[in-house]
Amino acid sequence: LPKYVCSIIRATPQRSISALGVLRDQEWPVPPFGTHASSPPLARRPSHPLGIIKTSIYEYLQKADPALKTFDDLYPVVTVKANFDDVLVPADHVSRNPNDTYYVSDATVLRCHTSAHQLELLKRGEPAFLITGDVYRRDSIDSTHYPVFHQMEGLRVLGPEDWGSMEPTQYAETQLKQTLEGLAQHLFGSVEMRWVDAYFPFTEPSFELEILFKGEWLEVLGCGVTQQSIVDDGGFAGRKAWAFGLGLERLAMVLFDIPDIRLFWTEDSRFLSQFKAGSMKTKFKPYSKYPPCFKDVAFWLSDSFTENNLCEVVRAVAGDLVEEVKLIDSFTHPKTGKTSHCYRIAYRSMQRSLTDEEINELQWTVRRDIENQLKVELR
Ligand code: FA5
Ligand code: MG
Repeated sequence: LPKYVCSIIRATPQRSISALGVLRDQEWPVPPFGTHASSPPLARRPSHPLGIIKTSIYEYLQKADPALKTFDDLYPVVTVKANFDDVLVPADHVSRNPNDTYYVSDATVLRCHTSAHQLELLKRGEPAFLITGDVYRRDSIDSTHYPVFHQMEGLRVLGPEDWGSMEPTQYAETQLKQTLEGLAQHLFGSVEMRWVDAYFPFTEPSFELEILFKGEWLEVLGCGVTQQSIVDDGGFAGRKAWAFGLGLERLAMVLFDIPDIRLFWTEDSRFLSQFKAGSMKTKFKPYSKYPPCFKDVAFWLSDSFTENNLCEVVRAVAGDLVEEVKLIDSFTHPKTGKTSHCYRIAYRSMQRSLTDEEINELQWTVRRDIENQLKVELR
């Protein structure tokens, strides 16, 4: 595991994970970098943008449906079974690959979605709930991708008393879409939105909701009618359910004009002081940025090379100082058939100017680690 993920796990007390794994505040794992261990998790800080948006969504959804119960403190290390099998993710699905999901052991992972808790809550007899938590994915590095982000999961069991004479799946789909369209309007006012057919192993039919933002369609959530076997397994045979999972950073970036996902992790008061608990009207005013520094690295690929692994190596060395890793050139040698990639790494600190010496030192370490860990041939 990369260094910073090890630090998350080390900071997580070694205690047996109970069925639900409810943690107390001070036992929460620290995020990879940028904030300190003692602070409460971001989505539970009332005046943090993630906390503000979470509270607003809870208020809206619970007003419409008081039966919805909230769970904000479920343990982020879950079993492979809970993260994948319980929600019917096929054995050969890409998301199970260690290139995409952080394995803590053979049998446990850092959850890659809050859907990992669906079945355990159903089995506890919970028919209507909202879960908010940090989720972890190995991913590329840029202004909208970070290896940890926050999701909110919603699940609602329905019975014959709800669907009456309607066809149950049709009823569930209609109620789900109405609920989420209402939520999008609550958050964004009269925004243009559209439903896109999607696939999730745990819902059928499945949809994604996109909103028109700065002229482009932005996917904000996935949802659908829960697979019947999950509802049945959960102890609600004869009933139906719908579920959704949305990304809190994505919503907050749109709503508050936050340009870079890494800002959510900063302790800089020039960021934090701009937000107030309960205020959804804030527009973030960027403070002056320090200059970036670009370094290129080129190498011949190995068979096992993946971009996620490259980003992982770079981030393990440079942490939050990496702003972006971008492919700028690729070619295949006509004779040898070997492929070469050139990546441009942007280094930048949110807090200070970086010196040439420290960047050069980082870049040398990055080059060394790329060569040693990715088995590629530097050029
Ligand atoms: C899921 O994770 C499903 N578990 C959602 C779901 C739940 C579907 C219940 C059906 C029923 P997906 O990987 O698309 O799906 O992520 C859901 C949302 O999380 C996305 O719409 C997006 O808003 C957010 N998200 C996904 N990846 C990232 C990322 N790398 N950075 C920030 N937000 C992300
Ligand atoms: Mg998606």
